[in-house]
Amino acid sequence: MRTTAAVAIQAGKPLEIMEVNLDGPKAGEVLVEMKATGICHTDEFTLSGADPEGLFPAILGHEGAGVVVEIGEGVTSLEVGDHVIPLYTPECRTCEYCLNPKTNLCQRVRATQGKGLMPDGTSRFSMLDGTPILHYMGCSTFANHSVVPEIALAKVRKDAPFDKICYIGCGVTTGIGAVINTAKVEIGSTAIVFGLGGIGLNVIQGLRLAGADRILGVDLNPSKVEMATRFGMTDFVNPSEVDGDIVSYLVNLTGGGADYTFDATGNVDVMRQALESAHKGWGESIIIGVAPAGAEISTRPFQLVTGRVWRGTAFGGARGRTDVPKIVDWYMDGKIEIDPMITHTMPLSEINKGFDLMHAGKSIRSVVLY
Ligand code: NAD
Ligand code: DAO
Ligand code: ZN
Repeated sequence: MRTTAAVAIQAGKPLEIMEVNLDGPKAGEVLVEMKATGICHTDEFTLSGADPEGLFPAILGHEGAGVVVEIGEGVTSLEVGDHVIPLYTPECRTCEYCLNPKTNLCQRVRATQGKGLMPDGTSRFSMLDGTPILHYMGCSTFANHSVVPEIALAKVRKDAPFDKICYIGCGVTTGIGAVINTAKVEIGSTAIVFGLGGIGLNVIQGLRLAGADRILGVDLNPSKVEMATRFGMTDFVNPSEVDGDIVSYLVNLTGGGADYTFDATGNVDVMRQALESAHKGWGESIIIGVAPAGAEISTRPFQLVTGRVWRGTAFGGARGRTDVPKIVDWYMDGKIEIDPMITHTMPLSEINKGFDLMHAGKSIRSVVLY
């Protein structure tokens, strides 16, 4: 079949909207008609060329929602008409990783997914002249139709709006999951969130859900304050307005450091600040941000010797096929909010405007509606 896609031809160039060929689903795969997709910072990271694993030409996008239109041989858990959210972290439920409760990093299709290919080592997308186009994170949601492995699709209820629940495919689950699955924040905790963008705001609402008492937000952009306060931030700190060392300032403000800190910036200097503003003896710092190629983190080992813990999280530690339908229920039941964070919508033909808004710091989430 043919479908319309926004293709990343090369790093640093705007996406090109074009008709592409899409082969039908092979064994264990599913053809999905995308109904909506968010534009995440990670898509920008790959498009910019900063992603060491970025491959081109590719169809980016990993935060979608849509409807199953065809199933490949052997697919048993989904049928035509099901509503689904693609998962860049799949859940096969049988690999060594899925069987270990300590991780959500299913490895079943990791090798081919990392090369932009389907599990059989080929791509379903190609240009009209036959040139193959790579998949992205196993999802490629910047196409009106995409082929996705069955194990990388969460089946969700049919009454949930695509234009909102697509955000659960990355930002919402990553932020809330970092709090609940990775940090396991307790009621009454104090937390600091560095970076109040599409991920950090969801960390904040996760902290509110977990019953944190004090939720400090740190961002260089003061326009983020209103939204962060709405989601539960109790104190705001703009590092550019702090005289002296930001870590000492935050440690003083929290009476010795926070129980939990989160980096949602992807900046390695901020990651260090987050670790060092965690409380001596028990503070835990969670890295969510993805740093540029070649970047490294550092701190004095004494920070860890004296009881601080540094850990990271991918997709908020969520097991997608199990957890994503539950998060959709939380949204539908009013336990979490998504609507105010979708600040802009646009058709696929205007997807590059979504990237412009992100660069200008004017959007939280732009969503493409198909
Ligand atoms: P975003 O651009 O919407 O938000 C980043 C925020 O950080 C902005 O508000 C910006 O003003 C602020 N910021 C930048 N530099 C800062 C500094 N030095 N000090 C304080 N604040 C600063 O990005 P996002 O969509 O929220 O994504 C955040 C990070 O999370 C990115 O690195 C993204 O790639 C990553 N991410 C990780 C996962 C995961 O599973 N680990 C999933 C999705 C996204
Ligand atoms: O299993 O080795 C692996 C890699 C899993 C990829 C997890 C990616 C999470 C961070 C990227 C942000 C996604 C939007
Ligand atoms: Zn697995």
